[in-house]
Amino acid sequence: MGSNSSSMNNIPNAEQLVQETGFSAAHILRLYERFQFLDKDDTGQLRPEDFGAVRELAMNPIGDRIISAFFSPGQETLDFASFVRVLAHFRPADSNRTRDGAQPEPANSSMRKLKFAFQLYDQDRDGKISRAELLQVLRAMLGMQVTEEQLQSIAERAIQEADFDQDDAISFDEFRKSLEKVNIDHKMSIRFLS
Ligand SMILES: [Ca+2]
Ligand SMILES: [Ca+2]
Repeated sequence: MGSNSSSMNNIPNAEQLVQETGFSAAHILRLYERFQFLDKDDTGQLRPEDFGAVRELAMNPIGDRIISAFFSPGQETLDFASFVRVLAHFRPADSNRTRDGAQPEPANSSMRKLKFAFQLYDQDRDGKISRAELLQVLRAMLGMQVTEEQLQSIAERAIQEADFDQDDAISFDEFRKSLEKVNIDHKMSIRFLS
């Protein structure tokens, strides 16, 4: 069992996942193989430590945060469907066509990506990035290259530029506005498949 799994039939809710995430069937199949590879003890569930085998995450300075974003608060396991739904945030957008608003947003829309990115900073999930939360991420990403003073001043400048209502924290709306000119698709494209 489980050794020859290269068929969509073996994947629970495969069709629904294709519809929901915009991944192709072939892509879902590859992700399933990837999932099974990570699922070392073959339980159909991943735990945070299973992600240690994803080299790109192991080498990412905020890899731990990205991994914990896969898991709902208080949850320590992840099934295949949830795995795919989170990975859809990292799927590059198909095109720039405008949406008519009648369809649900695909998981890889810029807004959903921004929300996912915001969550990587907002660790206490109070809807705001505090100065301390910003510093934690900057320290993780730049810690080796800059001094603590430089870190403080980078954080200070980032808050000053984004904090329109001057409450000394960055709300999601402020985050979105300050990143409007950044190509979030490019920044959020993480390759999970080798
Ligand atoms: Ca917060
Ligand atoms: Ca603010």
